[in-house]
Amino acid sequence: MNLENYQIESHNSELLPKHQRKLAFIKDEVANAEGIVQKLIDFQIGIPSWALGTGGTRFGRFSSGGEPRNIEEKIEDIGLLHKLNAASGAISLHIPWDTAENVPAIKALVAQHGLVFDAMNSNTFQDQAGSAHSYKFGSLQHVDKAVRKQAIEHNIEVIRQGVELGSKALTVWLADGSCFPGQLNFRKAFQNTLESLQEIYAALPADWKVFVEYKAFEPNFYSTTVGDWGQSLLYANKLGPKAFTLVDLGHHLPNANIEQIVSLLLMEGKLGGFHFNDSKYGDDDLTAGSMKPYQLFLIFNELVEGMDARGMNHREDLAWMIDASHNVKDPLEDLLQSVEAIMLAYAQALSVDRVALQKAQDENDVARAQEILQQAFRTDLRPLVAEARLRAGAALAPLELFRASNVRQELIKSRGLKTVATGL
Ligand code: AOS
Ligand code: ZN
Ligand code: ZN
Ligand code: ZN
Repeated sequence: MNLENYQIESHNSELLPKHQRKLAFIKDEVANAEGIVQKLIDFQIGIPSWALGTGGTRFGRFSSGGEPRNIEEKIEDIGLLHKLNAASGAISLHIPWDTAENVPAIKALVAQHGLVFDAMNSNTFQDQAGSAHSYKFGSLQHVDKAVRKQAIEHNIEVIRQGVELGSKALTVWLADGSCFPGQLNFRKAFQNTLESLQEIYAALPADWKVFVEYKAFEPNFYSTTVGDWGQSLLYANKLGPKAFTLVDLGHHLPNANIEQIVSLLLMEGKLGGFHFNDSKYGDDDLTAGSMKPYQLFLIFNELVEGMDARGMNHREDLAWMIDASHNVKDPLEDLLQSVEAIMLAYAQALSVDRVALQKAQDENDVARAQEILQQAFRTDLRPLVAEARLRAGAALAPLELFRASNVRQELIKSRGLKTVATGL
């Protein structure tokens, strides 16, 4: 399925007069509109290979049809997203689900779609066919050294595949933990995990990073060995300068102040990556901004403030990625919505009057500080996001164009109605 340039052009020219009216209005309202548009043009986010198919739950899976059947088709789907919004320029692979048989061909396909490889993900939360040991009771934490060794070697193999492809980072998310009190010794589980991570760290090329993702619970329901940002930061600090914490928004206990976590990790130079999504209850992996858009804005407010303070650029210094799972929506439509929500939150954060905010903070003017943030959040900056896309040659309204050009119907025609993507 290829979306042609003329389709984007005719879509844009139809929407242009209305867009220009809205843009003129907002340019009058917002002081640094042009600067925000430039930042939005530079913005890129990684799309995970596992978010392109229907995820399902442990109760079932209802395919939407036309899902990618292999790594090539996953790359094509992300290429399509990127063509529509010019902001989905990276792909994050999961090994062994996405192991490439023909590396040069995969690299060429990725380049052809204008994409780059984001962090590689290892998988020690499932037993793979033919493996000698089971991860039922953990991987890097396991009481049996042979199991730890198998998991370490898998991670080193993921690094090797990533080097071939041109990735620069490894994300380690562990399901390790325990389901019942007494099942494991917390300290020993931590120490085993640390030693295992140290071996993986030693195999990292000089220009690589490793991201240690934390998660409060699930699939283990009593303890998780990398359970929160404190534990992740302990590992990252003990490992060394190439190790960082990865924040997945859905991996916190209810009501956690994620924006404060982000601020302090940035301060410590230990924030490495992000899995954006949204949730109501737990690791729901719903569309970013669908439940708590104000929280998403507050997180971006800290990202913008903290990155500016450290002179950081998100494309070089932070791996911004989506981590999502789709049960009822078309995965591609959902990803377009997520990217839109993330860009909007970023734009709003960029529009915050930082000088006025600092003054209000210094004067303990609490009401004023709140007004400044909410002024930015409640101003509709969608025309700036659309303008960034227009200038980058993408669609003014990606979701509308996706539907109008019958992308899903075409994918179903070419791939079939009942397709199962490798992975979750
Ligand atoms: C799991 O909960 C984590 O969010 C992982 O980052 C990710 O979803 C997983 O690796 C994909 O299976
Ligand atoms: Zn995640
Ligand atoms: Zn999640
Ligand atoms: Zn998760």
